[in-house]
Amino acid sequence: MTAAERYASAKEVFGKLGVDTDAALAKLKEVPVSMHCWQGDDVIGFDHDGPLTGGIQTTGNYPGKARTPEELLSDMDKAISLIPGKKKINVHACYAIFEEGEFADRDKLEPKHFKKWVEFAKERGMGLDFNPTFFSHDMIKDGQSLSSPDPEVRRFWIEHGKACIRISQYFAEETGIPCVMNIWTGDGFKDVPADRMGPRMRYKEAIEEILSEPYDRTKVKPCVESKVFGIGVESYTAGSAEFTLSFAAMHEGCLPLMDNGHYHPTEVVSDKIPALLCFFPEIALHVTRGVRWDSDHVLLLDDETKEIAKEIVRCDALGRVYIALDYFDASINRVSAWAVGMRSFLMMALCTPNEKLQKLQDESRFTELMAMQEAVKLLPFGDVWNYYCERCGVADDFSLFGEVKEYEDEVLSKRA
Ligand SMILES: [Mn+2]
Repeated sequence: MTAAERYASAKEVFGKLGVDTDAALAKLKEVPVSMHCWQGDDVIGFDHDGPLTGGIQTTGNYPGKARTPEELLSDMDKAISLIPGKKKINVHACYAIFEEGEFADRDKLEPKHFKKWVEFAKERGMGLDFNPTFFSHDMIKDGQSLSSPDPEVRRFWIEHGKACIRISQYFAEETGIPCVMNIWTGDGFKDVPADRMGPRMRYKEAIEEILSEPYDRTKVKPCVESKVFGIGVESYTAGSAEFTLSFAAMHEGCLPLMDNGHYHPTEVVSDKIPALLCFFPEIALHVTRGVRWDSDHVLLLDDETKEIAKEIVRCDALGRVYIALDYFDASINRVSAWAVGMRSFLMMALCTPNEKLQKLQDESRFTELMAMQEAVKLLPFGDVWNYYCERCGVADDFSLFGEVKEYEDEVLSKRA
C-alpha cells in the first residue's frame, strides 16, 4: 500500500472518533517550532575560544561539529530539509557573526552582527527567536551575572540584555514575525547561601532595567526562564521557578518560559501549562528531555513530550504558546539530533479525539475514559505521519538516517 492509501484508511478510523485528520495536518503544518542553533556546535558559538561554562555542560565528542558560521548554517539547512512543517530559528547572542577582524563584546552587540542570521531566516521564510548569553564569558564573576553583588558585573550584563532587546526588535522587524527573547542565567551557589533574597532582588532589578529598553510589545516577547539547579550551582539558583513566575506575573508583557528539564524530576511541565494559561495570555516553552536531571537529551516521542503537546492542543493554545526546543547532544550526529527531535512533537496531539475524552471526564464516566485513553494510544498515527512527511516532501522516519549518513560521509567526515 502507498502512504496515501494507508492514510485514507487511517483517516476513516480517526474520522469515526470525530477527528478530522486533514484539518489536523493543515494545522500542524502552520505551527512554528523554534529550532535551537546550539545543537550544531555543542553550545560554543562564535564569540569566544573558551569552553562552555556557567552551569551547563555538553558531553560527547562525535566528529563533524560545525566550527564556523558557514558550517553551522549548512548543517542547519540539512536538518531543515528533514523536518516537515513551519520552523523558526532560535539564536543565542554568542552566535554573533563578525566580519573578518571585527569583534564586539556582549555588551556592545549590535543588530549588524546578526545580519547573516536574518538573511538566512528570510531566505527560508522563517522567523527568529533570540537569547542573551549569560554564560561562557570572563564577566561571569563567581558564577554570577545579573545577580552579582559587583555593580560593574551587573552593569555589563544589563547592557548585554538591552543590546539583545534591540537585536530582537531588529529580528522581528526584518522577518515580520515576533521574536521571543528569553532571559536565562545560571546564577547561583554551589553551597548553602547566607543570603538568598539579596541576589534575587538584584536579579529582579537588573531584568527590570533590561526591559526598560524601548521595544514594541507586539514584536518582541521577553521571557524569563527558571531553573532548579545547574552543575556547580547545586544549592541555590537565583532564577528559581517561583522567582521567574512571579516576575512574569508582575511585569506585563513578560512571559514565563518553562524548560521541562529545569524542574525536580517528578514535576511535569504538562500539568503546569494549563495552570499558567489560566492567567497568562501567552507563555513560552523549551521542550527538551531530561534524563534524571537537566541532561538536555534529544527530544523523543516519550510520554511527557506527548502530554506537553496534548495540553497545548486541548487548551486550544497553539496561538498562545511559543514552542522552542532546547537540547544539545555531542555524542551523536548533530544533524540527526536536530531532525529527530524536531519531527514528531505535535502530530499525535492534533489527531487525538480530545473533545470525546473531555466529555467522558465531564460526565464522570471515568472507567470508559480510562479504556478510551488506552485505545487511543494504538490508533494508526504512523500512517498519518508518513503521509504528512510525504506531502511536505521530507524523508519518512525510516529514510531519515540514510540521508543523515550521506551528509555525514560527504560533508561532516571531512571536518578533521
Ligand atoms: Mn532552556
